[in-house]
Amino acid sequence: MRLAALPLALLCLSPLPLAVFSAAVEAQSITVDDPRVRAVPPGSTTTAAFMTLSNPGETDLALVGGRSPLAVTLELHNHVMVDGVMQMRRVEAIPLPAGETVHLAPGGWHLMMFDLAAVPVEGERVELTLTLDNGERLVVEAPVRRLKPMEMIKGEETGKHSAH
Ligand SMILES: [Cu+2]
Repeated sequence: MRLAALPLALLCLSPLPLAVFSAAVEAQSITVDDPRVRAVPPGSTTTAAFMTLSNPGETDLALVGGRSPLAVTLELHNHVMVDGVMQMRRVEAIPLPAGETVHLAPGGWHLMMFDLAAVPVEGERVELTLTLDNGERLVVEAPVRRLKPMEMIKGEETGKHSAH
């Protein structure tokens, strides 16, 4: 009986390290579309990153942090209306409800990057590491882009927002 039990135990164990490894490298539970970092004028010390996050699973998730070699500090931000004035607020998490798509876009949720190591220039790519509340991490490469006219118009229509 012992001889028979051993291979079975090995079979059960062997897929585990692989699963742990892939979860640490790349999040399986969400998808990231159209990541982008805003190109900013020379001398700027802050910028923002935007993207579309989809959670096709059946478990509510949340983006709880991030980092980038471009910035000393990366914060999760939202814009909220306070006494009729749009203000930017730091948040602990950006909810990613099951089955939903969340847009990080100008005037709404965004990743705020402070104390830039270099001014991001259009055409460059910026590495972003996103952390989910389930412990998964996802590394994405976001191209640096200027804000599209459409995005600026959208921002002006929904309310005044700051330069990012
Ligand atoms: Cu911000």
